[in-house]
Amino acid sequence: MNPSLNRRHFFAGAAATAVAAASVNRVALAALPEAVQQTSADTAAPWTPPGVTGAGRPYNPVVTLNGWTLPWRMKEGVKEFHLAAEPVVREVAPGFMVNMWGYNGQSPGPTIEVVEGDRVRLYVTNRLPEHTTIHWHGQRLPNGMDGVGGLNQPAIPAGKTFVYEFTARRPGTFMYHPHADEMVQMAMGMMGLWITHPRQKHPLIAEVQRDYCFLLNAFDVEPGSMTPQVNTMLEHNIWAWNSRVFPGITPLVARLGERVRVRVGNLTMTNHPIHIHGIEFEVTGTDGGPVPPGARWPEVSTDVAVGQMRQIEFVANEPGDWAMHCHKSHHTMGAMGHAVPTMIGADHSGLVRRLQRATPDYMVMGERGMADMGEMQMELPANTFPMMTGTGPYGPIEMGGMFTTLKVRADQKAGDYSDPGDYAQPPGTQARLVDTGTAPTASRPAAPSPAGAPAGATVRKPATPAGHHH
Ligand SMILES: [Cu+2]
Repeated sequence: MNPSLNRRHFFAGAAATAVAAASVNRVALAALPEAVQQTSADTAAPWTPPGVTGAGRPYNPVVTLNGWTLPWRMKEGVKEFHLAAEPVVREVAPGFMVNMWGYNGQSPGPTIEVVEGDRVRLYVTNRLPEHTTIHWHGQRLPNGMDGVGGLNQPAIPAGKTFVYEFTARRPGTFMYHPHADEMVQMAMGMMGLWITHPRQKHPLIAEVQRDYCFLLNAFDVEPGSMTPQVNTMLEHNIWAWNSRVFPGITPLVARLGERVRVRVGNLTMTNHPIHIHGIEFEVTGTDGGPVPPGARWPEVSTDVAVGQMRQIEFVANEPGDWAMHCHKSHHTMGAMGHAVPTMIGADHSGLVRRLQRATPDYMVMGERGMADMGEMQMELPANTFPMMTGTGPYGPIEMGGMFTTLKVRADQKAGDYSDPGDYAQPPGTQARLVDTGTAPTASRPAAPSPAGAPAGATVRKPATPAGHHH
């Protein structure tokens, strides 16, 4: 163990500021802006720079879903930020805590929000037990500021502070993440968003009334444990937006008729088709820049591939509570073990307990939906969340993971991001039960139990196609 790690252990019981003080001398510390900490996983209100009232900003600030914007200080014409890479405990859903690595108290780290042409100075203090760097994904900058450890700079040792400085040349949607031991560090939640607003009216960048942003991320946490498995490549069981899962993801709120921008970045290891109900949108930009209007087309889902950012825009002109989710159905599910068998077709009446004795992870699928999970009828290990949960005004919402709602209301005040509650559907506009009189319902044909099936289970056997031999 090197001396700096020993020092870190010595100070491990002290407050975070003491750790910073141990690694940065007193004069240097005074020269640095504060590494502001965020203790809450709630969505923070847009940040107002000091001395500026809301309307005086040259931009409409972004709202980071279940995140926040990092305050900066102005020093001789340079916007100064201080990021602290450190272990954090992230509340992924209410009551479900995960040990992650992040920045300034949370994963993802705070959103960096600047204006095109700003000179930006970013101090990065490493409070991790190993070296790190930050890569500023998508930025035009001097090569030595690009943050690839070994290639562009030596890695930032544990306990040390580096400074990055460049001009935010291009307006758009960007992100930041380590480029040092990144398999581990990104699997642990190290990432954040970067938004550069145009300095003046931009021909390809519309003015919007709501501007939301979030990152897609994934974790593999065994139910009942608290720390992600960092060597998992694809079989993650927590599919998250900004390290949160439904029902812990804040709804996106808009006033009827407002133009809404949503910026989505993907730092998982698979693609995610992001789907919004009720409206059509266009992809108006990527991390490469704004899309010219002639190259845009209408969509209701857009695939966000690994390492990409997609900036989508729509007019919220249809009132209601609209589902918004990844269209891979496994990604709208919660912490599922991988050993769950599929037994669709079996009649489970009275059998679940017996099946669970033989296969403890056993759960019923394809018979009554997964609402039981939300109703907590199935016992869960400590510190996890149901596969599908959340309750709407009409019953359990059989979703988890990458799912939230877009809430469009005529009476939502401009700039009000608070949850307006459930949508009151106008009379006569909701799907309803029809009276079918005494029409017969589908009956379940009886069939003999095949060998190996639990006694008492009846199995619907598909008709054997002609010429098919067993
Ligand atoms: Cu997905």
